[in-house]
Amino acid sequence: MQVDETARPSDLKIWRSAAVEILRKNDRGGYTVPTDHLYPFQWNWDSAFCAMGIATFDIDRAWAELESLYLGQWSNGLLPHIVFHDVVDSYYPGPEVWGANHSPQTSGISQPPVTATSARFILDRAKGDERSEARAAALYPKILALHDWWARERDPDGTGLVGVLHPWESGADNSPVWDGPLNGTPATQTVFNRRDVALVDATMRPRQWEYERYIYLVELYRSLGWDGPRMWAQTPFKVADVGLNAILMRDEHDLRFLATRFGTEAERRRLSARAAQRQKGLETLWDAKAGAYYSRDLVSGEPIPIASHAGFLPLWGGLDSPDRVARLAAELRRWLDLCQFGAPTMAPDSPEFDQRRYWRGPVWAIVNWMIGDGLARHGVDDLAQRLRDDTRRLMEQAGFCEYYDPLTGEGLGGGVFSWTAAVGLAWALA
Ligand code: 9WN
Repeated sequence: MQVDETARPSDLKIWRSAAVEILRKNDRGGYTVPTDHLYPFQWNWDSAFCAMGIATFDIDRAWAELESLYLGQWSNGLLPHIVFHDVVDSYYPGPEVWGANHSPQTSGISQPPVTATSARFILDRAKGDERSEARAAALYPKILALHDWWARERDPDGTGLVGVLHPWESGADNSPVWDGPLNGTPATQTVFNRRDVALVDATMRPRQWEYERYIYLVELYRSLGWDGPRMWAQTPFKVADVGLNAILMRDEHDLRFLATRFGTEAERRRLSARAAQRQKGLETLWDAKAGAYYSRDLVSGEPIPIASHAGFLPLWGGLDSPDRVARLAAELRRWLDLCQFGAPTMAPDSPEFDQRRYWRGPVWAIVNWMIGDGLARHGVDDLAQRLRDDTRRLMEQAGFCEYYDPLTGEGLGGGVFSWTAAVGLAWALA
């Protein structure tokens, strides 16, 4: 893919150095925080993306990122969404709210799995280096255990689709897609002190209404002792998120690649069977009339007919229908025609669109990378190029922010953000 000629190589070099600088600055000694103050611990999918960015300049440190993340893995395979390596009080909810029994301390839910994709990316850049082979081999069974956990605990009926039990588990915390399911979720009675709105403009963050339900769910699961089957049976919030399922499929695809190097025949067979089952599961989220992938509320059993960025992620994850690729590309083109910088997380003409509020409209670099990569894999090169160019323009105009306003390009949320810098190095500025 060509880089836009208006950017001189020297510009790219300067921006790449700035991105490396951010990843070094947010390094807390073997793990990377998403950004200072706002997120002072290690986050699951942030670290997987960071490791890919770091691999462009330091292979050893890239492996260390994944290894430190897996220090948080539970004996049942769960890879928690936060590992609290350090004691810092600028984040709520901290380890005492989660009440999980693990050392180092962790949260009790997961996040979109990207570590097999990340390990494959690092291995690829390591070009046969023996130490890297050994480190990938040591990680492989842990990643496999994580995927077995998703299958066992989050798809107990073997439908091929996994369910998330908390909006945080989807990684797209306050997406309008969760509004309906959260309506059926009680608010906590606990009075709590959010730290995020002291650090970032409240108009860019989830509302209090959502936080009260986020905390209710954490308290419910804590009271159930983080027992997977009980959580699955008793939760009021259970959603087959198309985004998470698509990312899981891509990670499992990359895990199958790792299995060809480090796994057993039985493991390869298990993963192949699972891939076929997941493909079937994903099919059930396609709405042929709307030409869109919708998540499903697993409590009511009904689809959630709200289109978000997540509906494009099957391009990254495992789409095998040229007709669907064409329909998704046409819809994405329509979204992009309505904004200055793509891809927004909601269609700019949808009633839920909010250009500054987190996952309800803003552009996220990791999302652009996943959709852009998916488009390129399916041969939709012009659109892939547009997303890559937009991502680079945003970085050059506003810096490596947490997210961006799709209508103005303004940088929003936390500044000097690790995974945004990583996406710059691994993709947008590469
Ligand atoms: C809760 C760290 C994380 C990302 C998520 C993003 C946001 C946390 C929060 O920040 O979520 O996990 O407190 O807002 O939504 O995707 O991993 O960058």
